[in-house]
Amino acid sequence: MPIKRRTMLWAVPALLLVAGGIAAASMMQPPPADLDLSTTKLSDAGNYTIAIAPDVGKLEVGPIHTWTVTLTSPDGAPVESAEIRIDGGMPQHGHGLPTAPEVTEYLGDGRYLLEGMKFNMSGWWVLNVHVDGPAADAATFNVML
Ligand SMILES: [Cu+2]
Repeated sequence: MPIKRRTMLWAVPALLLVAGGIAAASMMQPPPADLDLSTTKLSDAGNYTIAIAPDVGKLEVGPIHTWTVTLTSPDGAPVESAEIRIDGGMPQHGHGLPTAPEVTEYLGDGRYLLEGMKFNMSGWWVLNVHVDGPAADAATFNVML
């Protein structure tokens, strides 16, 4: 049955191509139209106002850079000695950040230096800012690149 066997050999790469095409198409989907891109938010439990700002003029795919995270009480008083962690990723791609950014320094006035930020793709990213103390809380930010 040489003809049938040959047909089957072609079917495998063809199916892989179709599957790859479907995966690629889902990764190309536009982000939600109503994405909240605000960079200052009240934390989920209302303990803090959290603001994030990249220390670069324009976000670009590739370079490692720093951000400043500013933590205040809801009435605007700077929060010092907070424990802050960052994670995130691309919701439409199912992957996290390509680096493990860390808050490395308290800059005063509720501002914290976040080092090691990097985006390796353009598109919709989420950044989760976790405050482990003095009161545990968190906020999620959307970033478009
Ligand atoms: Cu991605």
